[in-house]
Amino acid sequence: MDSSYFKGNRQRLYEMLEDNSLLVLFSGREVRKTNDEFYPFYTQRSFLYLTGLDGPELILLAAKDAAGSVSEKIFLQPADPMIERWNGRRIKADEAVAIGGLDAVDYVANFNTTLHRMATSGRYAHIYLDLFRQDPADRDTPAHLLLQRLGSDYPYLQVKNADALIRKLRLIKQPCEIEAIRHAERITAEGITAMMRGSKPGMYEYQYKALWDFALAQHGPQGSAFPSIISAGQNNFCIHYHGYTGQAKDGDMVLNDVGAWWDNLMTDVSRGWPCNGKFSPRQKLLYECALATSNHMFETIRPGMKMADVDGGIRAYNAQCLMDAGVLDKAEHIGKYMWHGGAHHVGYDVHDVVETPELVAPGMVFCVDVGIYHEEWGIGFRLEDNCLVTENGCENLSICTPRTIQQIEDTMRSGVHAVS
Ligand SMILES: [Mn+2]
Repeated sequence: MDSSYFKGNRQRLYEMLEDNSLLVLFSGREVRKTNDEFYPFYTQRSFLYLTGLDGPELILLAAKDAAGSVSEKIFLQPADPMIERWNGRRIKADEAVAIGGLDAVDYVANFNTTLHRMATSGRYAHIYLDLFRQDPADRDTPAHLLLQRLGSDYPYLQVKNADALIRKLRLIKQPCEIEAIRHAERITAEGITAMMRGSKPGMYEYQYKALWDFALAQHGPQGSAFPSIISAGQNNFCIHYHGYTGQAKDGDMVLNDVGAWWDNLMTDVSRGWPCNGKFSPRQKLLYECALATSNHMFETIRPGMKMADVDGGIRAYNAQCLMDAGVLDKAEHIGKYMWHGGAHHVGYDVHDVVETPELVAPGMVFCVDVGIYHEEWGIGFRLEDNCLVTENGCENLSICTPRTIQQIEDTMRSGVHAVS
């Protein structure tokens, strides 16, 4: 992404801040795994969305004055040849400019004095922090640690949650973000196609995963956007399964729920296929229900539709299909076969942190996910695609991954799939 993209994201956030306010955002800190090892560092997504800077212990400080004009500063880790010799390069001032368009640079060691000077200047009444937390019991983030200090040090500053504002921005995808998702969708298609082509009875889940990882690795070092779900047979009944130890036996279905990413924009695509390359009559029956439901949703979704009706529509239509197929007796019993919702947004996060919209609007990207779990038959799978809402309808961004029974069987038989 160009630096103008990140500048634009910040500009739109700054416009939403009240006058006389400060904004402090953190990239996050490394989490120790054991001894001298750390988990792979994962930059806080909204920080990345606003700065483009991917690294630990960086801080963005912005100040909006009484006239509404904004000054900003990025605090970096200082150059340190010895630390960088061991752990890799730190982001330098010229890179902060080139990547994020951040031309006022200081060092993290000076952050507290800078904040103190501004907080005590009498010019600011509010301070915005990104206080997103998935669970109140989650470990303290740097923002939460600062929050604890603000109450005692600067009780006159009113704390506001920047997360609520950033979510609004992240909800609607910009053209360059959609292009990045399209690119990632093509890589995802290659990875899933590789698993389909390599599939045969007796394969272990970790072998499918190896095919997926290998295909993605041809496109860069970034790998999967999130931990891949790849399962077979009975393991398909664990929705978020990450064991990779099971074996696909003849007659089993393989399920994947995976995604490549590009420029930090993610995809989230699920397919199910018979490991032996040929859908059984029961597998076909259930798969056709999921496919008909998904196709119906892509014909129906358009701006102005209630977001709740996307989820509800998936459920209701699939229930009807399953009743018509003689699988389900009553629509209200659909919970026996559908275990999860079907429409979450995708973007910088696979379950994107966005403002929950009431209505569908152009630029939204969310999943259309139809999962069917028939335990008595031993058949469980999901058909999950990524829906881009356009001006007058929608587009299936993941259409390039084999999706119909014909496409899947052809891909598995011929070993060739023309990626559109
Ligand atoms: Mn998924």
